[in-house]
Amino acid sequence: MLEHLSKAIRNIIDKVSRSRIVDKQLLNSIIIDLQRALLMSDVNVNTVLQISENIREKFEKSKLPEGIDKRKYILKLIYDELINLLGGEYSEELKIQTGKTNIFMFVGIQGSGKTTTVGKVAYMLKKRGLKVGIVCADTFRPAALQQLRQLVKEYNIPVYGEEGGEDAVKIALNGIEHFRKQGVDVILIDTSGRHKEEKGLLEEMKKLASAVNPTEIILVIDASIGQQAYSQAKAFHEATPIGSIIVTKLDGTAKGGGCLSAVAATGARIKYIGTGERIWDLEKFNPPSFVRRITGMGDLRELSRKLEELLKEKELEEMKVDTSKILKGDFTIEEMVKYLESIRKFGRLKKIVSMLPFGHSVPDEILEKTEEDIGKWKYIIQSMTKEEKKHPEIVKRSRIARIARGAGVSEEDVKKLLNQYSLMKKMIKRLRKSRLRKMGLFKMIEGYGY
Ligand SMILES: Nc1nc2c(ncn2[C@@H]2O[C@H](COP(=O)(O)OP(=O)(O)OP(=O)(O)O)[C@@H](O)[C@H]2O)c(=O)[nH]1
Ligand SMILES: [Mg+2]
Repeated sequence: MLEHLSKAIRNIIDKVSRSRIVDKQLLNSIIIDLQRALLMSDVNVNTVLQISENIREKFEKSKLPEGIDKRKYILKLIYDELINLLGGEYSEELKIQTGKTNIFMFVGIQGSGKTTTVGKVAYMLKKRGLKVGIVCADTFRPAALQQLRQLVKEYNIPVYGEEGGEDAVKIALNGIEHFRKQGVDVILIDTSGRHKEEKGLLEEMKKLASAVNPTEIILVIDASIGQQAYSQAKAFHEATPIGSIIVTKLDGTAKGGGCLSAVAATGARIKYIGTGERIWDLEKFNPPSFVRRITGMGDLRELSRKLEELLKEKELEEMKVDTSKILKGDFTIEEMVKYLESIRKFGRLKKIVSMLPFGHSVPDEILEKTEEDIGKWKYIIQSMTKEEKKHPEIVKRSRIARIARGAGVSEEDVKKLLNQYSLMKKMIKRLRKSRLRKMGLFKMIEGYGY
């Protein structure tokens, strides 16, 4: 499965690991290798460009602290992009709501594996104890109904169809009615893939979807479809919004990058993969294990997590503010901004406040500083003179206007920051005089480091 991509990515990993110098040149060559590998595996060119752009940007923007291995960082970026492309770290399954008739409509071109997949999904859900019914709304394929019945006959799963019927919409509605009466939990609708032309097929799917109003539309896509995967998935998605993807025949193809493109074209997640012709050959799709299979590196996920933790720790360290100064009320305006930014970023403030016996007396203005405010404040501070930063109270009106212009913010913003500073000083002083001090809670907050 996906042999080309696997091999190429393994070579890239090798190249990164063996390189002595990690610089722009290496990054460029890695990106070119990766692009080639993805394109060769039928990943759509826009997707490829997006991935490479993300990797380049993140690498160049990141100011890696000491102690972080750049080689590992590149591998992490590649891993993250592949996982991102597949919708995230975790598997997602079809959502079945209890106490409701869940209707899933399967679409896809001729031979993609719809009928087989309908059978597989029915079997899987039945095994979970759900009551399932299948509707055959394929009026094009000769003997479509027999094929379905044959597939599930041993498993006691009912199939509704109308021999010789021509109106797919009518059959679908009749089928739904039939199964609703029986109180099934899930109705799976198999649709046709054959049509004289693609436009006609898409039109029919549109009509069906609007008549049936399914809980979700599932696109069935053949892993070996190649470059057409992107345009095909996009066309279906435009006709009938795709909620999930099932990729079939992953057992038999060396390519399969097309499925990555289908995800990019629809924004939907791959939920299952077909890995054979038998009814139980359906697997839950798991992005990390898929990437592991492609890259051959089991520990990439672990590596990515560890690096993330390390980066966060370093960031925390860099942002650390001397809390004892803050708690003494002896802090500069710069230190205050840094402090508020750090507690905001690491979400400690609420926790600390909740420990205070009179938490509600902490002004909301302090608690609810938005990222936007803090972002502006940083610019404002940059526009202040050294003396002003030390003693913000000397900032006069005319200077407020100048500072605002220099920072590209409004005068109101500057005033807000200055007010915030004096408010926070007052508040800390009040707190120091209060019971809080006696209760030793100050120590506790200090212990938090924030
Ligand atoms: N190896 C393998 N074969 C599969 C898989 N899924 C489906 N097939 C085969 O692909 C062929 C086409 O499958 P169908 O389920 O009939 O496809 P369809 O989309 O319903 O086709 P139409 O109804 O003609 O549009 C059959 O021979 C299936 O056995 C899979 O995951 N692996
Ligand atoms: Mg079929």
